[in-house]
This record gives sequence, structure tokens and C-alpha cells, in this order.
Amino acid sequence: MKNYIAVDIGASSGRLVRGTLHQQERRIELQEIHRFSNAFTETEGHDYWDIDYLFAEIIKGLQQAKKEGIEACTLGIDTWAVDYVLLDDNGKRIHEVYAYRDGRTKDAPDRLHRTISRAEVYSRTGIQELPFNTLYQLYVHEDDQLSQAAKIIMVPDYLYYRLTGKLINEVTNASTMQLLNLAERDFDSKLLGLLGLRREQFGKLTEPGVKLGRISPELQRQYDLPDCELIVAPTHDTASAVAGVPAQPHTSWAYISSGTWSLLGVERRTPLNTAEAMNANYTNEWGVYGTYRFLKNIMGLWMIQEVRRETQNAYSFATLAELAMREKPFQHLVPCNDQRFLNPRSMTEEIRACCRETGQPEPDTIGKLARCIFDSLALTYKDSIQELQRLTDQRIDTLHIVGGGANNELLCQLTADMAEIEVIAGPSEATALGNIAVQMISSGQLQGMEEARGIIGNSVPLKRYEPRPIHEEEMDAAGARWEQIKARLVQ
Ligand code: LFR
Repeated sequence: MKNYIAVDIGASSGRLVRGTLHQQERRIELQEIHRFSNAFTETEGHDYWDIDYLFAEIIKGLQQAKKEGIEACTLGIDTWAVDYVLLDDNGKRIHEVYAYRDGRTKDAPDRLHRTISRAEVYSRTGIQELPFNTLYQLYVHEDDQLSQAAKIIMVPDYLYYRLTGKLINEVTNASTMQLLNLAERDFDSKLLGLLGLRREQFGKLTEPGVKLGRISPELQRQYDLPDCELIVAPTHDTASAVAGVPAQPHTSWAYISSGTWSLLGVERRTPLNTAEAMNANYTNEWGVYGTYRFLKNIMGLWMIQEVRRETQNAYSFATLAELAMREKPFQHLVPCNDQRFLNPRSMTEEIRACCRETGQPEPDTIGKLARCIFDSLALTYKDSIQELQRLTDQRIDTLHIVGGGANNELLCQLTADMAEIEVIAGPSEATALGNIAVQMISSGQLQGMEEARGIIGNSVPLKRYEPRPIHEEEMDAAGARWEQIKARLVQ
């Protein structure tokens, strides 16, 4: 049976997962080969990723695959987006890779938009303003390094480069640079000009599914790796996750890719970069096979991950959900998308301070903190679903929740209740499945996305949540407070 391996690296962990296709049963079987942790660390006041460590973990995972009897495979890589690597003429890294939560871009949007308006950037790129977009990161990057850079590629492009020696800019990740022109489907010359960059400093824009060739023979010999053919995955993890949504054809669906971030949106054939979409901060990231991910970034499980980390990981995520379930709902609400929660010194303290400032009692137990986060996320999802229906002029019947958050029953049920929508939760491994599905399509094993999504839906148990009636008085009081809190949101 053919082996398809997904390297899927998120902000808090990475894994190598093997997929095999059982044609008769119409399902993909996943098996985790190797898992490792990931985190950015602070050095001299800045946050960086350890990219050599990530590369070494990929090599370890491939060696493990060989030990488990995998002699040959195809391989696709996805990671988070927006972070980049500058290479010199010899293909060597010029700098360590800044992590997008690093505070150096905090004021960059305001400064850059004195030169070019937000509206113009949005109409060119269709990308929502997030302070960490590559556009803003490059804007504040050390000038001498930028001018020395022979190539500027994204993190997964760099990992492909280390494995094969081939230099590309894969499109789903490249679109998050906020430097691609929607109409021309190439780098935007005006924006490059503003940054003092040239088109030649980027690689060839490359679509997912393209075959890149084998792992270099030197690496294969040096580390005794399986014989792997690299296929360009949707290298942005969110693009892979959306490819892995088990949507049924001819239904009207939205998704939340629920991990460190909650990415809530719809898949579209055409971008939607109107003024209303810009004001609501919706993005048009490029997806697989010419689609667009019209979505919004919501702060997501990062908030609970951070609160948990601050307890020295004393509680499992399941325990946190249980503790939250025992708490009275809607006692403490925070506007999740306030930038103050992007990378605070202490998430616990930041949530408490926000409650204090908005005249609410402070969540003083771990259960109350967890409840506050889940209630606030569910209310944010509700707002975004309504917004999405308005902006796209489309009724949404089903909300697919994929990613790790699909396992959080409390949050899934709360979302169904708040947004008054049917939720289908799973698969939690949608990113790996989407990555692998594109490899299978590229290898001619699957016909296209429709077939892939059908098979993905058949591969894992999906859980359905119907909206339950909400206690009206409770909701009215919470709703009024929620509106007041949001009105104070500092974007
Ligand atoms: C999710 C994600 C989001 C992106 C953020 C930063 O892992 O890739 O899509 O906005 O991380 O890259």
C-alpha cells in the first residue's frame, strides 16, 4: 500500500503522520509516526522559532518511518503562515526566524498606512490587517538584511528547500504575506516597491499538488531516510485544514479551523474584497485549486493554552473543559480579538485585568478562567457567523469545526447554541488529512476535492451538535454586557 506522509507543524506541536488509502472501504487511515513540541523563545527581547530544531525533528520522524518499515513515500509539509526566511546567494539563512507574535510589528500597520492607505492594500491583496502579516514584518525588518536577501521564502518553503534544494513560494502560504495582488495573481509591484524589494527576491509561485522531486541523495545517505517524493502540500496549515473539511457537496457550510487560532470562514471561488469585508476584517487567503478562504482570525485556543501553561500544565484540556462546565455561564466575558491577548506577559492576569476594567468580577479560579474563555469564544463565533452570512449574502446551514478544538464538547455545544446552527465536529486531524488528500490527488489516487472530502468524512467518526434553547433572561443580560465590552475593544 502506498504511504503518504504529512509533516504538520503548528505553533505548539509538530507531527509526522502516515496516511494510507483503503480504496474498498473508501477511507484514509492515519497513523502518527513522530510527535514533537514547538514554541517560540525569547532572545534579547525578541521571539524566534528554532527552525534547525524543527528540521532535525522532521529527519528524526523520517528515520522513525523507515524503522517502521516505510521504504518509500510521498511527503507534504505544512506549518503556520506569515513567518519567513531570508536566504543569501549561497542559500544560507541570513537571520533567525522571527515568530509572528513578536512585539516589533505592533505599530507597523499605523506607520505603513501613512504611506499607503489600508483600503488600497486591501483592494490589492484582499488580506485582513493583522499586525504580524509578512508585509508589516518585512516593513520593520533590518534594511541591510533585506537588501542582501537573494530569496525570501516562507517557513515551509524553507523546509522543502532544505530537503530538496528547490526554491519555491507556495501560494496558500505566500498569500498570507499580504503582498500578492488578487487581480494579477502575482506579487504586487507597488507593495514590493514600498518595501524596497524586487520580484526576483521571491521564488516561483507554486500551487499545491506540484511534484518537487525526491529528497536530496546526500540527505538520504547521511541519515538513512526512506525514498520520499516531495509533493507541494497546501503549506499553510489552515489551507490544509480547510481542504480536510468533510463537507458534503451542495450544502451551505462554514468552518472553524480550531487550534491555536480559530479561523472562521467559508470557501469561495472568487475573492470578496469589498469595503464591508475590510471593515469586518475578513481575509481572502488563497486556497487549494484556485479557491479562496474568506475568513477571520479569532484568538482561539491560544488563550486557554496560555492559561494552562501558566499553571505549569497542571490540568489537561479535558479537565479544564470539565471545570468550566461546572461554572455558571456568562459571568466573565472578554473581547477575545483585542490585541492585548496576542502575546501578553501573563494571559491569566490579562483576562483578569480586562474583567476588572469592564466592571465585571475577576475570574479567580481556573474553572472560571476556562469558562470565561469558552463563553467569550462562543459569543465571538456567533457574531462572526452572523457577519459572514451578511457579507456573503449566503445562509449557512452547517458549521464544521475541525482541528483540536473539535474534541472540546463544551465549546462545540456552546457554539451550536449561541450561533443557533448545526455543528459537525471533526476530524481533529483535518490538517494532516487535507495535506495527505492533496498528495493523493496529485498521485492520481483521488479524483479531486469532492471525492477527498467524502472519503475524509468517512474516515473518522464525526460528532453532531444541534442548537439547544438558551435560557432567555440569562442570555439577554449576557448579550447586553457583551455588546458593551465589545464597544470598548481596542483593535
Ligand atoms: C494557524 C495560522 C493562521 C495564521 C496564524 C499565523 O495556525 O496559520 O491561519 O493566521 O497561524 O500564521
